[in-house]
Amino acid sequence: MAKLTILEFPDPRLRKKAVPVDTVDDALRALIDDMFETMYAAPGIGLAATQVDVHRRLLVADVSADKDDPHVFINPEILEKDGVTVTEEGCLSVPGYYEEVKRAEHIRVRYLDRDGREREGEFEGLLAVCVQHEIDHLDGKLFVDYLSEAKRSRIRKKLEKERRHQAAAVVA
Ligand code: GNR
Ligand code: NI
Repeated sequence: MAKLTILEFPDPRLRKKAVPVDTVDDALRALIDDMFETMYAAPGIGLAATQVDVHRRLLVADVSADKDDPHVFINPEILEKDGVTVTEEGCLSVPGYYEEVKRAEHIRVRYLDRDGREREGEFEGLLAVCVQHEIDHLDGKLFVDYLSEAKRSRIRKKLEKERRHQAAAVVA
């Protein structure tokens, strides 16, 4: 098992569109395990492969309080959306910033599980929000894209400045 490095906004690799997974094999399951380890350590409630610089359509999530309800979605497709919900979202790739985002309240998703079996499920609440946030990552989209250009650029500038200070601290 290994903890992976999470890319941070405005890294251009977060804008790549992920391609479908073609085989669910042991190598993919090892990546899934590393993604869970990375997500739980962060800590976060979801992680898309894009965030760890793997541009394949795969995401993990666990929104439970006890961190004992892991979900894996391979090649997820949203078949139906229903209702509207507004959530204060955060993102491991945009650390320290939280903003309200409007999304569907209920979703119906088709996906492959970690054994490569086709599944369909209905999700609501925070898990539904999280799956939509992660599928956006697979399409190169971030929650800050739903904010005004002014807010997004303020966040980008602050993160870039913070990173310059971190880099300076390392060489000092
Ligand atoms: O940890 C996370 N929390 C969160 C809160 C509200 C809506 C979405 C999320 S996902 C985020 C982890 C992450 O960045 N996944 O891509
Ligand atoms: Ni995110």
